[in-house]
Amino acid sequence: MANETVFQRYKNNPIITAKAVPRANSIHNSAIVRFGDGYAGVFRVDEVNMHYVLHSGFSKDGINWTIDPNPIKMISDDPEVVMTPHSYDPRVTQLEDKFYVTWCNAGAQGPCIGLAWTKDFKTYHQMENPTATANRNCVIFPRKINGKYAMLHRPSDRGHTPFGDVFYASSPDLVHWGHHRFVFGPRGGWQSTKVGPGPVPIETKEGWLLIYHGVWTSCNGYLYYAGGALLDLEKPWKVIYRTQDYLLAPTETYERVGDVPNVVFPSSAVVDGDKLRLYYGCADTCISMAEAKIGDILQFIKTHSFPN
Ligand code: BMA
Repeated sequence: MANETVFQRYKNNPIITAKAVPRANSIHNSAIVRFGDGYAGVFRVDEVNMHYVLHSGFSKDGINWTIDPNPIKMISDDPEVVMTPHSYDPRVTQLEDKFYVTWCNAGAQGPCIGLAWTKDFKTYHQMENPTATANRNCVIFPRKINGKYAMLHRPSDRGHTPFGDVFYASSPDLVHWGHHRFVFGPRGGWQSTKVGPGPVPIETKEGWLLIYHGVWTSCNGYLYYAGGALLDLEKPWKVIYRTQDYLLAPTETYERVGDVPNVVFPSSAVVDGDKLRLYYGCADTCISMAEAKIGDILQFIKTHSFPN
């Protein structure tokens, strides 16, 4: 097929469907990480009342999952910091012995980013929301950069469209965020409507490998794709390369048909030697996996980049 890239889809995709959770209408954009000698994850479940909630899950091999039948309930010392009935699109970053979950916390004042930590994927401690409202995508880097915690996020208003650009921010304590820097915004073709950071950036010798989503508006609505970028290691707001061609497009039936058709939404990645396992939501309905060699992804990004 002409639109095959470096990713090879798992032969038994989708790997997780709504059957995994009793009250699920669908299970999709989710965050999977290594945990102990297996895997754990925070999963987006759209329930049968169409409230979006987060569930924990565990797996020995990253393919066969047991998802907790009950949604996550966060603990917080501050009653003003609450998880909303619409909590979705989590990412999980390990920093030392803690796993930090970021997600879209869509409260009454609009979507902002929620943040919590867990050590065991059973008890979650909710922290201060790192952003104010109108922000729907956030992922924390897996190490401090220039002595500070760092994140990529997507404030959802850039003045002339309802969608925003990817920004960098850093923090001394994961509570107070500043040093805001523009990273990149929508650009031609499949990423012309909106973009957002996907899985936790992966450190390589050549820069941070970021996989992100891009959206194109056709006469029939939005289509969601995955692209890749290489960001400067010490100044990640500087884009070294960024794909002009997509890395993954909705082409399979389970990516094309579902609650929201034509969606691949990359939300987590696990490194296994020289390979990367990408987990992505499909058509807002189920979860799939695709694999590629990291060297091949970097080569693809370099050779399919926008000319600067
Ligand atoms: C975005 C988010 C994602 C979703 C996508 C396609 O705005 O809400 O959770 O996968 O739309 O519906």
